[in-house]
Amino acid sequence: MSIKKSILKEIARTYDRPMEELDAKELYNAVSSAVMRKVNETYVSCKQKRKEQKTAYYMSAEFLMGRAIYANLKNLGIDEKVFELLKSHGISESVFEEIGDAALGNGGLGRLAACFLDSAATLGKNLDGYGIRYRYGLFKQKFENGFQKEYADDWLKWGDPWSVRSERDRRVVEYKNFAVKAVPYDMPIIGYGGETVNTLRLWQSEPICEFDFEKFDCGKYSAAYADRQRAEKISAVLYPNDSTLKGRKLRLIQQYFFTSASMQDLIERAKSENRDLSKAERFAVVQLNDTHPTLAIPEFIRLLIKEGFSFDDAFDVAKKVFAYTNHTVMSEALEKWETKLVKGLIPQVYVVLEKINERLKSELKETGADEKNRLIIADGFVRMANLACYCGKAVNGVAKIHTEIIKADTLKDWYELYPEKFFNETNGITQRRWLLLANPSLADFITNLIGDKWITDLKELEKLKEFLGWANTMREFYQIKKSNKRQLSAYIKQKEGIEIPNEFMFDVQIKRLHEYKRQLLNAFSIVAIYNGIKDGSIEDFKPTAFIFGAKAAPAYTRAKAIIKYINEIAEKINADQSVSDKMKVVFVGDYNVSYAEKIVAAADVSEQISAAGTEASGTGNMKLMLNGAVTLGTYDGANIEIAESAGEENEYLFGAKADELAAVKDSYDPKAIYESDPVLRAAVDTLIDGTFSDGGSGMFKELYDSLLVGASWHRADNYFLFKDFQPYLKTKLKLNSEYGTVGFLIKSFLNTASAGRFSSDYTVSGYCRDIWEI
Ligand code: 26Q
Repeated sequence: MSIKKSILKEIARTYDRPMEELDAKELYNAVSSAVMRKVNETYVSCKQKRKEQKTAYYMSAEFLMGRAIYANLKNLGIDEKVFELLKSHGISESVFEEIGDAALGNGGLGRLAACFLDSAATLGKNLDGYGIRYRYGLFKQKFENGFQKEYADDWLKWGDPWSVRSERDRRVVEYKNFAVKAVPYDMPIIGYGGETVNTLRLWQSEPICEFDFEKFDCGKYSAAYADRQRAEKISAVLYPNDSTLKGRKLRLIQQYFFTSASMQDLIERAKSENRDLSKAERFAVVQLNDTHPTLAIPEFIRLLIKEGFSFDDAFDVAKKVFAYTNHTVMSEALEKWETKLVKGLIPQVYVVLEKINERLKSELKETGADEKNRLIIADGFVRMANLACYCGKAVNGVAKIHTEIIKADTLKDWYELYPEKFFNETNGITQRRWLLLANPSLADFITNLIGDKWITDLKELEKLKEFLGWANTMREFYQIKKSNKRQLSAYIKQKEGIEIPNEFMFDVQIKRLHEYKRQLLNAFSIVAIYNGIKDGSIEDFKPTAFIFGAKAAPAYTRAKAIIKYINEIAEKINADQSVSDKMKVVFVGDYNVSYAEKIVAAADVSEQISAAGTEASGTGNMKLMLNGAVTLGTYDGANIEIAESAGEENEYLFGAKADELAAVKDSYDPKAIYESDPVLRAAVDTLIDGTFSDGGSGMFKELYDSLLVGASWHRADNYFLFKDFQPYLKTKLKLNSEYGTVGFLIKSFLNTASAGRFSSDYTVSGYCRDIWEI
């Protein structure tokens, strides 16, 4: 049946009204259900094929999927037909923009998982995801008087037409004093072209009672309600931190919940398919997205022991099945859990951890290697990265510099022991979402020039270089950016109430709010430019809109202070008539995947200004590059590979390199820099001189002190804002002076043309080749 007919039938089946009378949510559910029906046949046959093949499982506490509908229609090649149908009923294709994102992740790590799923399905590789079906995703952000306020993300209010609940595959997850049911919800992951459909399986926690009354003895009616609450709490909410905070018990409960359910699932499936578990590496490989799912290792071993394996045999199997990706350079951010907590919650797993630790000890003794940094259980903690490095077959970093840093520093004790386990797999992004969908006019422009092979082979973009300097082509490229800017302006006007002329340069910094990412450095540079324009020391500044998008972890006070500070700057500058033709500052609210899609298409400048050696990779940098933004950034993460690819002369890199910062860190004196630089000083002093108000909270003074005095847990200006300030400002002004020239336009064009290697298709191929062997 044609998709149009199928949608109409779906509507007739479900509603008593014609299409034009449905609201967005109803329409969304009808169209999605029709698509699900269409996909089903392929889905079933893909699952069938799996039974003779090897599958990789991507285990992650986060999958930041964003909006599914447009991507699925596009990947199936039915978007045009569906939009035609809508139009014939007087409905705009933008009707689904009302539908909220599936924001089951915080930032880079979660979005990477989503890009990988798209790439693997497109490549026809067997990659399934395992995670948690959070009832509430990442909080919604609002600004109240410039302060971030968080609200619950009730994403299921739109319905969940893309998931299929599979009661049949439910599992029981046992903790010391209670047990819960894990029910999988399967989301089809549709590859481009629609030939391969993989699965994202997300577990939901529920009370056990209803289905296994006797065994778990929960017939006691009075206790049933408390039971339900305790169970449902487990998958209720995504932790909104994107760096380690103190280990919270519920977080550990969540980690065991989904890893146990997933490992049971894997083993049960293997048994039902008559696979030989002692050779599990022949049919399964499990990629751990950071250490969050690392309990999967002892759980897998525990389950094999239950199947009759000896500990040593089970361990040997595990060693060939698991691989670990590290996403953090800072060793103090490595996950560890109090021994007491683990023992008290999951004693059956703790026993296995102790055995692993004993085996590690005797191996270290044999080789004469030091125990100190390598033990899995030590000083009252279970160290998850050590568990992952010891028991896995591979460890990888996510950009060249990051892999070098983990080998030399973060995980050096493991690199010393097992150099052959270490790989680099530079991150990537899916061009289907981040170009084809996010920037349809640029996508069409590219296809007209070089054909559409880039959609599944992004290095084809290199062919654009032939057109470099062709006046008409360059003009068209420029016009596309301009029209995207017009669209973003209108959207920002509607959402934030701020008007940005579209002739302005769009300078964007979009990412989680973190001190190491240095949004505050960007803020200081904006204040300095504002001051410079006012006092005449900066002339001929090309009109610029400084656009920020970021969420701060709710308990991260300093990050929230930075948001308030930038909102104060925005208010002052936007209200100042004397600079209104030169600058605008906007902090967009509730930045998420869907907002990012609009911003990347319109950006001229990509701010990637983390302190060198702190950002593992970054992936926003790739999205912006692909859409023709030049990078204003440091020698950090994937910025280095971006510059390598486009040519350093086509980016604006500045500042101290990682080794330089490491070398000066003990003698670093930010106060001396501050005192000798009046431009910097004037900017920094706005934190304390009454220019801006923090509402009497004292948070601006605290920020000021963090830079000049330090605190018990860190030295002053921990992320070297002052050291990089002048190089940054100089480079920013140089960029500004070049904006609008043919030279700049060519840089922009070359960024798009050189972004090919950052497709997550190649990253996934790299994992397949080096680690997964699928
Ligand atoms: C850990 C324990 C308790 C609570 C929360 C967490 C937690 C949650 C999320 C720790 C870290 C994260 C997310 C980290 C993350 O997003 N890292 C980013 O990963 C990207 C993909 O590799 C990189 O591009 C970024 O450089 C890196 O910062």
